[in-house]
Amino acid sequence: MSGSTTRAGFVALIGEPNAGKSTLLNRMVGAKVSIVTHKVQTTRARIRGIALEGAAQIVFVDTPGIFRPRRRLDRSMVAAAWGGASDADIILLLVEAHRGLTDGVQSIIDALKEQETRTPVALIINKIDRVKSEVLLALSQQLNEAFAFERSFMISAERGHGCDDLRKWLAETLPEGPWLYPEDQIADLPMRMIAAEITREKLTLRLHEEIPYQLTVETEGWEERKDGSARVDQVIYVARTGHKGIVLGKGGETVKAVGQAARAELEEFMGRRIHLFLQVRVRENWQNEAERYSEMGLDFRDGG
Ligand SMILES: Nc1nc2c(ncn2[C@@H]2O[C@H](COP(=O)(O)OP(=O)(O)OP(=O)(O)O)[C@@H](O)[C@H]2O)c(=O)[nH]1
Ligand SMILES: [Mg+2]
Repeated sequence: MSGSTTRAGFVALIGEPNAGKSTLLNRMVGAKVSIVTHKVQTTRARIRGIALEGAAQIVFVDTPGIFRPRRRLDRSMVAAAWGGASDADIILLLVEAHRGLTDGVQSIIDALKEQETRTPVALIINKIDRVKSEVLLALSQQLNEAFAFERSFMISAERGHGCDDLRKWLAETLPEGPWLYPEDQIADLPMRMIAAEITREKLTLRLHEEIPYQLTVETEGWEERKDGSARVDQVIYVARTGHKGIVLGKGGETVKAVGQAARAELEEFMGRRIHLFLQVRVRENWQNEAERYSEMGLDFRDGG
């Protein structure tokens, strides 16, 4: 990009659980870097995905949804979300078009008003494919009365509507400066963590009620093989003996299906063969173990 000034910076995606933050990050990066499910509280830590737009390098920071925390893990997740916002050059607040200005959105707005950093915040009304266009204008007005947003965008992260305009605006608005990552890098999290997240996504999609919220996945071993493939060993920590049987399924069929789906996605992501081995371990107190948090990229102290 000779002759043009480079720009670079961090753009934090915040919002209620399920707002579509991870979907938007993946859309912007053009690859699946952050896991997505239809359930709330899917993302647990900050995940950076990198996009290029002209002479700008935009580092998107996906964060856990902001909600009223109950458990130690919840508190660490919400702290990670606000930490992502406070480090950013621009904050994007995602609001679901069909839900509008909920109590949860209002409390995020209240907290944004308290921000000492005065980071610019843009409003992103997402999932516009779910509503009639008439309601959008009124919603945008209502939200802009509630907070002084720098800009408002109406998008569908899933279908891509409005996403090019948003990317262009971010590229123009980020501060001038050298790029922060090599040109070809799309994510900033270790491969072992991406691999664990892929498995957790498949578990979350297949298991019901509280079980996805009471488990965590860690990559324990990663062994490169001479033939170019890799052997990946992961542990699924569950909080109760009863959960182990459910994760395994009858004759081990659930964990087998999860392993197959995760391996297929990991192979596609890495572009090579993977041998994935899953083990289920009961660890009643994993939500109070510092090591589990550091493996997830969360700060244990925040949960205290
Ligand atoms: N209809 C529609 N659905 C969407 C859109 N964007 C995201 N979704 C869906 O909304 C659900 C939640 O998406 P995520 O990207 O996981 O949401 P999130 O904000 O990252 O959620 P947490 O990580 O739990 O905080 C998924 O089922 C997505 O497919 C959209 O533009 N339109
Ligand atoms: Mg998410």
